Amino acid sequence: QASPPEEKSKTLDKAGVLHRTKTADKGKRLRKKHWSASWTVLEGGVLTFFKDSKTSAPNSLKQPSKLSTPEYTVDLKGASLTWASKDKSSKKNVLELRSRDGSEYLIQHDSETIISTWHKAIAQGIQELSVD
Ligand code: I3S
Repeated sequence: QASPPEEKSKTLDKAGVLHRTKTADKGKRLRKKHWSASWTVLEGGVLTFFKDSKTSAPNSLKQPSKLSTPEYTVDLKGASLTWASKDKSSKKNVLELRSRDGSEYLIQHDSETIISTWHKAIAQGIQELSVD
């Protein structure tokens, strides 16, 4: 199955299942957190959370942007990433990602090793996009 050239030239930085919840939408704080496990893809400076953790996984590795509908896509340009403070969540290993348009997401994984590799990859993505 051949993919168009523009698909091939895109680099898949990272993909895997993470827990995430959206906490603000374009500057408006959301009242309730809804954590869910989500297939997550970091590709071409964009972080995409898919709707679920299972069904889209195998194909997403091959064609991340073409498969099932993404639930949230976060443009890393102008975004910021920090470790979430304790008042944001009682969970361990929680990252807070803020997009330039004022949306916020908490991203979590029980494994410190796994969340650290995501931290590194997302931070690197943000940094690369900040270079003019
Ligand atoms: O900020 P909160 O209200 O402590 O967040 C918790 C709630 O979203 C809770 O949902 P219910 O209110 O439906 O039980 C979640 O189950 C918890 O995981 C949230 O807290 P943590 O600290 O896990 O983010």
